[in-house]
Order: sequence, then structure tokens, then C-alpha cells
Amino acid sequence: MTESNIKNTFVLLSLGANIGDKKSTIDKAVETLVELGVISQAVVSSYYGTEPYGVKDQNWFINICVKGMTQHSPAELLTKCKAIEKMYGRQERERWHERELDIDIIFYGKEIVETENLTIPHKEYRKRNFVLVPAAEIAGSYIPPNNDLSLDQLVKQCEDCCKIDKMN
Ligand code: PH2
Ligand code: MG
Ligand code: MG
Repeated sequence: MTESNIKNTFVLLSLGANIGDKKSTIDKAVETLVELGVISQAVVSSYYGTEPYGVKDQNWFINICVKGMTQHSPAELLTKCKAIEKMYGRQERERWHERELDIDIIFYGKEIVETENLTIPHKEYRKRNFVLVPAAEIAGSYIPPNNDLSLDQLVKQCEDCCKIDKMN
């Protein structure tokens, strides 16, 4: 395959952690995404301290978003993200409970993916400040598929009341 045939697709990921050394885990996860060539041209949002959304009785999270380009298919990307979660100690627990590291694929180009274990755009992204705020910071003019509004506009009309504090 010549270089010009290699498909590079825009991707936006959400990373979160609420146990262990949250900041250090997220830093290392971003480094690993780049070092393993999972994404290139990475742009990382500010770090945000975020109130737990959903199950309330747990620590606050740190959340960020990362955008970049990937040569992986959505399914390959999911496998890589899961492997990096494991690398940094992710244990299996109940849905929405605490986690050492969560890496979710929010957008993959303008593609819509609906398979048994992967839905892109992420099912809940419109409802969540902890995704929309960092996503809009780095990709405010991006208009998600099935949408007329940009991330900048979606963040303004999001009704999530969970607190979110910019850390840096
Ligand atoms: N992840 C969840 C559920 N709730 N709340 C915050 N603030 N941050 C998260 O990353 C998060 C959450 C399930 O993935
Ligand atoms: Mg998640
Ligand atoms: Mg996840």
C-alpha cells in the first residue's frame, strides 16, 4: 500500500479515572496512545475535576478529551483502548462504578458504528458535561453525525448539572 492509500481518520476520545493516582494514570495513558501509534497529531484538552455522573457515591473523576488521527478501524481502536485500560490496572466492576482508567471512543470521523460491543458516536455524549466540555475545548466547531449543532453549541444546551472544574 502506498502512503497515500493509508486512511487516516479523525478520532475523539474521552478519558476518565477516579481511583489511584488519577492524573498520572491519564498522563501515561495519553503518552501510550501516542507511543503505540494508536493516534497521531494528538491534541489534549485541559484536565477537569468532575462530579460523578450517574452513580453518585464515588470519588470525583478527572476527565479529559484527546483528539487526533488514527489509521485503525473502530474495532481495532476499541481493542487498543481496552488494552491500555488494562495496562493501567483497570479492574472489572459494575457499570458506572469507579475505575482506574476508562477510555471511550466518542467520535470516529463522521461515521456511525453500531455493533454489539461498540456504538459511535458514544450513546451518552450529549448528556454529559464531563465529555462535552473538554471535547468542545479542543474541537468546538466539530458537528457530530446525526446533528445540526457543533460541540460548542451542544455544550451550551446540555442540561447536566454535575459540577466540572478546570484544573489547569
Ligand atoms: N464515567 C462514567 C459514569 N460517570 N462521571 C464522571 N464525572 N466522569 C466519568 O468519566 C464517568 C462518570 C461511566 O463511564
Ligand atoms: Mg465511560
Ligand atoms: Mg468505557
